[in-house]
Amino acid sequence: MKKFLIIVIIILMSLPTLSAIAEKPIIGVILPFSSAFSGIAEEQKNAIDLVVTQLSPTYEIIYKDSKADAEGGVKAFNELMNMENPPIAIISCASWVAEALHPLTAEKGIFHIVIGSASFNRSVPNHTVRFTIDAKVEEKQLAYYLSSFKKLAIFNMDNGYGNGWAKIIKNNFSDKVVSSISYDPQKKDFTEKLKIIKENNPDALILLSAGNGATIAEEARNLGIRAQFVGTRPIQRQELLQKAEFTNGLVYTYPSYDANHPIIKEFEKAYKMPISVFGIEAYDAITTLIQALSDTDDTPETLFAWYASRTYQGALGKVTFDKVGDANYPYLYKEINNGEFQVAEFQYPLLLQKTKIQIDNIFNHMDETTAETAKLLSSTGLTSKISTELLQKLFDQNEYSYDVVTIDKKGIIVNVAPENFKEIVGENISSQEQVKRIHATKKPVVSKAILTVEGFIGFDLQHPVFDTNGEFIGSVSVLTEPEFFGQIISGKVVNFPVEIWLMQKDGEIIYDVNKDEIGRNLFTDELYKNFESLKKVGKQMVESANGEGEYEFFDSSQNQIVKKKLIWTTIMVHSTEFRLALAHKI
Ligand code: COI
Ligand code: CYT
Repeated sequence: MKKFLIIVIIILMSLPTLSAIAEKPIIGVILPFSSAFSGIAEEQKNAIDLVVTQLSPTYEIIYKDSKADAEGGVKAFNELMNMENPPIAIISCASWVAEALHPLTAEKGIFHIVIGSASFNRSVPNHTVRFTIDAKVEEKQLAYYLSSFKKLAIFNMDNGYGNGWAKIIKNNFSDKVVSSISYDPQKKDFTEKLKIIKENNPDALILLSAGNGATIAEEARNLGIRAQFVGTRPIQRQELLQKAEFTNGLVYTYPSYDANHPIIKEFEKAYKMPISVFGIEAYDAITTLIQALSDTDDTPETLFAWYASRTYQGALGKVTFDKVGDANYPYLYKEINNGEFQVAEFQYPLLLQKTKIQIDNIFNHMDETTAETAKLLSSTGLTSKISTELLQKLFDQNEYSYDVVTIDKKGIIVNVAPENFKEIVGENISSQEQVKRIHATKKPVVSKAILTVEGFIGFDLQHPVFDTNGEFIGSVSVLTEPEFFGQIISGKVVNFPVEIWLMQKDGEIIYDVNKDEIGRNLFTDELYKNFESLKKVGKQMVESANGEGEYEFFDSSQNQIVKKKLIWTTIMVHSTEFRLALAHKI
């Protein structure tokens, strides 16, 4: 009995220490400390340390060195797992380490966050959360710029990041890539390989590089390579500014992040160096993880569920995780200009122009096919069976058409395609402004935004139909919805932090991402009442076909008033003008 009591006392005495250990769970952080990426690893560690000092969480961080490759990452992971008290979560950096650790952490049931990992594929669902935008998404943006060159050369680090990226570019630009060479990022002399690139005489050289980009740029220029340098996220390292005479003019894709986030100044103050997106990702990863650990029971399942589909506001800006566990946030173009990393101004007119061209092309195609149909209707009339087939054909030729009708010279809809809209046959639309115009001029017209008999605000393109004697008998019409603009615009804006909206010359907003604004008038609607700078720019838009300005209005999430820069151009179809405007926060 006495013995038993002693044992109980010993157990009771050891409980506080046991629970103290259990209360300080470990987060393992695996970074490429001894490698060509040491600067990146140090920066990530510094960002995490800053958070830990600020929040003093009840978690302990243990750092491990993955060195330069996947094997190094696996070794570091095994060391963490062999500890008496293994980590409850792992944060790892670099695509090649993410790829290697993802199945291992899943197998061991340890929650995994990856940072600095753009080329990464999951084999186990609902396990790994990633803060880096996938290379495939970034490439869609880079491709806008790359498409303006004829001959592309790729020079990439020989690792999961560089090889993954090179493959995507070669897939998308198979006809343009004249040379694709990988290099060992641990080396310092790239001249022999660059000589091969020089022989292929590219007009753009894509560097899938980190800090090495500086030496590569210098060696390339010294060899006489004059190609435009193009890069991706990891290339923005301080080394490049030390060799600005060779790197000036480099254009690359980069997260837009929140330049006003306090961590940016705090980091600079604490470490006397600027933070890059590597540190910013690390900062967001650790701050969210600490929150997630305190909100959940710390199992990999609940931690993953905490992140999946969540939106948070961090140093990366507004971040939304998808169901798979990937973060989403905007990227833009940056460039090295006068020895500084800057947001590239060229992207705004580029995006506006690309959007305009696509809308123009679609309207032109709609216009040409409608003109052809109008000619054919001349002998078939507006209501015959063959005319219905012609309407159906016109509908099929125009992806963005809502429906296609013929209208007689009294203004009555007399035929329609597709068939499911047949209840609108018989509707009198003679009071619509474009119907009045076409009856008066007998020339093709495009309506302003009109309330259609279909029940929505739409745009109507009409061509006159004359019978075989040249007598005006009515018109043929293709109707589109404002969402037509939305589809084109969202396809062009993709992941850039810009908004594109359309205004009619009378001030009516005919397209905006915020659907609630469509149909409102900039000059008269209550919503715009207190936004004088916006109305002023709106007046200038009415007067000139192209221009630029600044205004204040809500940001795209509608909860904050921000200052924006605006450029605009004009879409003109048959003398109807739509102002196409691109705005971005400043
Ligand atoms: C990536 O793999 O996406 C990286 O940015 C890795 C970095 C160490 C170059
Ligand atoms: N609907 C249509 N006006 C309408 O209201 N399809 C063409 C013109």
